[in-house]
Amino acid sequence: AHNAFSRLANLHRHFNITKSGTKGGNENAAPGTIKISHEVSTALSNGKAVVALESTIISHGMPYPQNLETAKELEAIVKENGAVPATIAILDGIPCIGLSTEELEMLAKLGPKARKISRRDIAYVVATRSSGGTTVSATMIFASMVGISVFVTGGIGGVHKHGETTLDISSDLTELGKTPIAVVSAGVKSILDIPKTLEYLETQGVCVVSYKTDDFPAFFTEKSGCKAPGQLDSPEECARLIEVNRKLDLKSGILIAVPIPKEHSVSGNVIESAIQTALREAGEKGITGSAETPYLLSRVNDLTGGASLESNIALVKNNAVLGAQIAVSLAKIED
Ligand code: PSU
Ligand code: MN
Repeated sequence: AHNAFSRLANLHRHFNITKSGTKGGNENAAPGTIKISHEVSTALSNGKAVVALESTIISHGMPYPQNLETAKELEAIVKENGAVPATIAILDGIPCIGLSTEELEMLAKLGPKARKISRRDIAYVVATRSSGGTTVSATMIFASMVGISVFVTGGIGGVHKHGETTLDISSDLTELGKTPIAVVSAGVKSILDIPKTLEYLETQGVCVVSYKTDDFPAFFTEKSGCKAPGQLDSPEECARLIEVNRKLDLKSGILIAVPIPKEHSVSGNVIESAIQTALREAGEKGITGSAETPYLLSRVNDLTGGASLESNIALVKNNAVLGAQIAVSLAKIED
């Protein structure tokens, strides 16, 4: 508790933190202002369990209205499991930690009209007072700034196929190398090059563990065929890993890869053929860079008749349960 409190106090010295409750009105905020919701700042001050949630999954990862429903359900699941959810986004140029229902709705309705904000975009979006969903990399940055250690998402970005020539390697991977946050995800999609992604995570010094398996999961399917470097079997073990990483001050992140529950996994053949088609189309249309992942996600969803979206929703919820349990366990250790 002391640790969380001192980090928050430190933050107040460096940033102009406003407690939320203000509707609009962000136009007049001083540069460097970060808004933390009352619920989240109270939890942080009291050393309570907090789980960060990203928002690109809302703006670019899922269509409306499933994006909004899922965002609300994820927050509810985190609460049911004893932690406080902190969905993170940038709204009118203000990084917001903990969104109101209206703010979630606004972002969900904006969809891909909102910006997709990774590390490189943060300063620009704040300076131009724009709004957008934060990717894994940007969400990690803000979570770390306010002292949140556990972050739940669906899938992280990775090394794209042919990444060795296009250099399209998600900034999620470099962020994991330098920001001490534990990211709970269902592994990496096979729209990406999974073996190269694992190699790159090793280069970045990221601690990777799979949950209750030694296979690294492939998002829609339980196994990628690649071995994970480590395996942990309980929330307590995951919390201990996070605590050790912090005590040793390694400064790097942790990836906890949770296989999709069997009953929700998509048949490997169905998903692979949809992915191949989507990748070919993206190539033909010249869709690259930050537009590629959202395009592939939405095409794979169309091509599987919505099956991939259903799986996607089920796996993020599953991750939220574990993430909350880990955060609760971690709060006990830190007490
Ligand atoms: N994978 C998903 N859903 C998502 C994303 C990835 O299944 O919504 C989003 C996440 O926000 C992730 C980002 O951080 O895409 C990675 O984008 P890129 O590949 O452009 O780095
Ligand atoms: Mn990219």
